[in-house]
Amino acid sequence: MKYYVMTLFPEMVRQGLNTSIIGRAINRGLLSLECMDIRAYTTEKHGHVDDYPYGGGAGMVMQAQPVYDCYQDICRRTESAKKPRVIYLTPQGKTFEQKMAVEFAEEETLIFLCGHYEGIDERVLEMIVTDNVSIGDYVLTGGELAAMVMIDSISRNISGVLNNDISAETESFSDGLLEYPQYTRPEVFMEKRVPEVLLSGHHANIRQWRREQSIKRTCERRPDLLDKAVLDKKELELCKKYLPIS
Ligand code: 6GU
Repeated sequence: MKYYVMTLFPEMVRQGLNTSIIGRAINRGLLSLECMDIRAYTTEKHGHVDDYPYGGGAGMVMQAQPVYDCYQDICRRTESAKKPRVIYLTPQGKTFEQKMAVEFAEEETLIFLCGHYEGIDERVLEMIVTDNVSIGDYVLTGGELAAMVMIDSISRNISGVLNNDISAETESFSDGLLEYPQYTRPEVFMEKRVPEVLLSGHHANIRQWRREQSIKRTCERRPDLLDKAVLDKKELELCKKYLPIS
């Protein structure tokens, strides 16, 4: 996967993603990350990348020219047959979720466009953006943190990025349920014991206990997820026990 991030704050994105698992994946050549400074493409003599909005109103709007030229420079570098998707980070986009992370992970190149101020001139957005994506219903000061969230989440679905390929599969959401609770040594911490079944070595019982815990958690914390979860008859009965009475 080749990521390109178009931003006014390339250092923020570089710094944010060069740590931990994603940083290691970049160093191992499983991913590449190019943070492109939109400001470097302005033809304005004072280096401005924004201007007042036509029609008036508060704030500034990012101009089309440096964004378009930055995009063209990325296109020149990517010699792939099809045009890469361009993801514009905006609270007006479709809400990012796990299914999209898996789908985006199949692409060979992804371009992220981060806006600031009151947004970007609509004309360049019409010309280059293929996907408008939001990371949730709240407002950020810019798209950078949202791009970093998406890159982190997409990357863990790319083969080799996680130490163990099965962990991407068995974690929260992949079967529509929240993950079960985890424990490690010691067996007793401040008088609280690890659930006995986990020490039993009885793998079928452990699997069943974990499945039940996942269902219990989902009922208690995210009952909205149950609509899409695949549950058998006995598991549906379990839900009645755990679902908060409405
Ligand atoms: Cl993707 N961008 C910005 N600027 N704000 C947001 C967002 C994205 N998602 C939620 N708020």
